[in-house]
Amino acid sequence: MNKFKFYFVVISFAALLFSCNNNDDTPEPVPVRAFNVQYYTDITTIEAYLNSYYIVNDVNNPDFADEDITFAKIPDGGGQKSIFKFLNSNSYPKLLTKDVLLHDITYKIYYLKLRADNELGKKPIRVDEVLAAYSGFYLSSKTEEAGTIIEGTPFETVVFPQSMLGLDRTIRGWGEIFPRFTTGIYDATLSPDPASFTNFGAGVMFLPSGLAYFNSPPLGSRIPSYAPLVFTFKLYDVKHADQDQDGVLSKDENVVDENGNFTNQDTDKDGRSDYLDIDDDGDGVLTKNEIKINGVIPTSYDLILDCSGLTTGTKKHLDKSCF
Ligand SMILES: [Ca+2]
Ligand SMILES: [Ca+2]
Ligand SMILES: [Ca+2]
Repeated sequence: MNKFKFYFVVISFAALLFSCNNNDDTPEPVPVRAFNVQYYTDITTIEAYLNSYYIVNDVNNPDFADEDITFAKIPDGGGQKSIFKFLNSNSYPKLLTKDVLLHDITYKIYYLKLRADNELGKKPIRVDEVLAAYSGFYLSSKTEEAGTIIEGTPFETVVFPQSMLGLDRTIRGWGEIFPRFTTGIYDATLSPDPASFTNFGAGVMFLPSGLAYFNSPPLGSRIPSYAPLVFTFKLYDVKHADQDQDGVLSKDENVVDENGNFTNQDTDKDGRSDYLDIDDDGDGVLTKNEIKINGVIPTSYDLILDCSGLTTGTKKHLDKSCF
């Protein structure tokens, strides 16, 4: 059953991704480390975790719910299939990777897809907003006589998301991985309250600290500095953002390929990307006042037109050259 219901009730949760509420256990400051050195440590820890843990709720379990995944350590002599063995699997769960060039290094992000894309779902881009349930834990390693042991420590769970989260305002890893997943379908016929989504995207991301909080975890959180983070998540819905409020959605002001890879456009080369630039071509006229349909500035941008003035259904950035 690809079905999930959540209630819009007032619940209390700590949105650690954005705020803090407790300074009692603030981590001690530690010296800043080099990104490339820390990345090597992190990816070693992550790969050790992938090799030494297995998926508890696998398809052989009659109670398997593909969106409710947990992991457990493979016991000595255990024959369980490690997470790593799902790499590029022909079926789901499927472990995949994404390379991200940042901080002058190429990060590898491992992520699990738990089910196929919903063909009717939407994909966010890196600056959109998402409605997502998630559960996070951080990885740590310790060396004992028997060898190095990797452990996961939970720090936050949001089962009933109450609001959209802006991917441009949270950790980079979220913005890199959520675009590889599709939203569910809201089905009002099931019941308006609780709201119901079916066939939502479900996955797990394994993030090096350089794509998470690195040396600056949220004040008051239990996340140590330089901790690789793991998030299991369910992507229910997406709100496409229009950061510069010019009527053209940000996803249409950037080049986004089918894998959600994101390339900034900067038409006037002033260092401010089009999706953040209220005057993309730098001619002194605001972009929103340059978008015309048959010569008229529209009051609604529900339908974005191409330069010919014809409705295309596809979105295209418009600039002065169109008119
Ligand atoms: Ca815009
Ligand atoms: Ca610009
Ligand atoms: Ca302009």
